[in-house]
Parts: sequence; C-alpha cells; structure tokens
Amino acid sequence: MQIKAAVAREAKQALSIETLELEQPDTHEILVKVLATGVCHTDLVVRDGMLPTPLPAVLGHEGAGIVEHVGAGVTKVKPGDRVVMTFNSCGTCPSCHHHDSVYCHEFFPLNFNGARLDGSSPISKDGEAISGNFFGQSSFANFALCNERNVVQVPDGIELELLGPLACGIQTGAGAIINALKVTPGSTVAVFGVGSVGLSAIMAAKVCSATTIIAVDQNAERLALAKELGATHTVNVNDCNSTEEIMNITGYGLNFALDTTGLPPVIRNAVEALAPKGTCGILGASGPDAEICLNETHFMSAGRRLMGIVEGESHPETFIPELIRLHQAGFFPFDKLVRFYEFEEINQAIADSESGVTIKPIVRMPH
Ligand code: CXF
Ligand code: ZN
Repeated sequence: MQIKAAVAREAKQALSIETLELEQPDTHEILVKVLATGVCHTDLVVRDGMLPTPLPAVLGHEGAGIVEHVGAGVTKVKPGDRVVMTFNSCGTCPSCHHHDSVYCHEFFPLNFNGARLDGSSPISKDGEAISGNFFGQSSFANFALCNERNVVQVPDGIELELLGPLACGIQTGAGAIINALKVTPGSTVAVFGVGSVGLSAIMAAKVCSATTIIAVDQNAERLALAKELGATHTVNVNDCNSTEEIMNITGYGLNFALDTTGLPPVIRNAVEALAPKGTCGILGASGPDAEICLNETHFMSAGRRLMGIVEGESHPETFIPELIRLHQAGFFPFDKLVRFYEFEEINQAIADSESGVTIKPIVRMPH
C-alpha cells in the first residue's frame, strides 16, 4: 500500500515528506493506522548517524493509532483496537524468558537495524531501499507495521493521540524511578536534566512519595515546570555547583540520582552527590565513544551504585495502562509536557524539540 512518511535522508537535515510503499503485514505483524507519534531525542540521534540505522530511514517510535489489519498468526489485537507501539524484543532469549524484554539480547538489531531480523525492510520507494521497522514500527508515517511483541492495547476514555510518548520517553523516565531505582517513601532524589524524560521522572518520584525531589538543569523555565510537577527544590547549574547545593539541601546526599543527559561530566556530578549506599541510574544514549570517569575511593568506599536503565525497565503491557490510570487520577499530568503539530510541521516539531521550546512534540498524522 502507499503511505505518507517523513524520511530521514541525511544527518542533521530536515526530514522529507514522501509517498512510499509499505508491505502488507507478515504472519505476526500488525498494520496500524497511525494517528500521532511523539518525537524522541533518540530519533534525532539516529538521524545524525550516532546509532547504526542506515539512512534513508523512516524513524518515529512513539506511535499511537488504531489496528487496521493483522497478519494471519496474530491473536493479541484485532482491527479497531486502540494501541501504542513500544520497543521490540525477540521473545526467545534468556532476558525475554525472564520477563525482562528491555534487556532482550536482540534489542539493538530489532530496534535499530532498520529492517526485520531477516534483513528485509517493509518500506521502499520505486525499488529504492528505505530503512523501516525502526523500533519495530517506523511511525513517522500515516500507517506503520509493528509486531505482536511491541503492540500495547490502551483503554478508552483518554485521547489516543496523547499516548504515543508513554511507549518510550515517558515510560523511560517514570519507569526508571518506579521500576528500576524503586524509589522509596521518604527518600531523597535528584533528577539531572529535566526534559520530557526528566520531568516524567520528577512526577514519578512524587508518586513514590519521595520527600526531597531535586530538579537539576540549566533552563530556568523547565526548572519552574519541574517545581509545578513535584520537585521540592531546583538547582540551576548556571548559578552554583550542583554537588555543593545538593549537599546543602539534603545534609548527607542523595538516596537516588537519575541522570537523563547521558553526559559523562553530569553523570560524575550525580554520583558525587550520592549518600552512602545511594544509587545513580543512567539512561541517555550518548553515542559509542562516551566514557564515564568516577573517583574509585568515593564510589567504592560507601557502597554507592551505578545502574544502566533501558526504557525504565518497563513491562509496557502493564506499566503503560498504570501510567494512564495515574494520569486519570491526577497524579501524573504528562499532558503538560506536550505540544501537538500537524504532519507538515514535523521539521518545526523537531526544531522546537532541539531548541528546547517544546518539551514533547507530538505529530498528528494525515488521513
Ligand atoms: C533508547 C536509548 C538508547 C538505548 C535503547 C533505548 N531509548 C529510546 O529512545
Ligand atoms: Zn525514544
């Protein structure tokens, strides 16, 4: 079938809106009529060639829409179901068997190869190969193919167009706090970097009843929003040394730190602000050459921990509906991060995300 898609053809360049060919679903694939897709920082990292998806590619991995058609072997969803599309996983490796599909042994090939595992891409243009299947979806398009393993049904009673980012950026931040760090009531938490992932983490820390929640950033407007969403303190790194300021606020340091920047010097600051037995989570994609430098004695001698976290260690089928319930109960107002754009404005959405004007752009697809 023909689809309208935004194609990344060159690093750092605008996406071009083109008409492409999309294959019909294979046995375990699902054709989704995409209503809206969030823009995630990872889309831009891939566009710029820092992760291995070959260009040209249809990116987009926070898609929400309605099941249009399913492959012959699909039992999980049916045409008409409301769904979001999340990361893909294999279902057969030891991690998938242990219900830990975020750490699927095939996570990178399945989500970043721009093709199915057999090397085929479901997208093409007049015989030209175009990477598809990005995060098992390539949802910067009005139709996308996903898989039984990365489709998640969502309930009625909430605007479907709002829900795509729950399937990546928002579950990444909230899940890091709730599922991975398991922030405890009464604890001290700091979140370094308060973009969409960091602000989701702030809201989640409040849900977990942390008593001290510190937002660390250099953008005064975002710090103000962090306060509105649950931060008890803000630290602007333009005005002070974050470690000293966190020590002043907490007295002895952090039980939990979460770095959302992926920047090695910021990660070092986050670890330096940990209390004894404190844990720092990291989740940013900083490219293949980033290395973290820590002081060995400081890190070792007080039992401090550093933890890599992918997609908030979420089990999307239960965690996404849980986030929706929290939202409906007023405890997780993630809609405050969102601004909608029309499909023709996708490059403006990306520019506004890069400049920081918009925290979480969502692009509505044309039909
Ligand atoms: C990605 C970041 C790089 C590691 C895998 C998960 N997050 C999605 O945007
Ligand atoms: Zn993402």
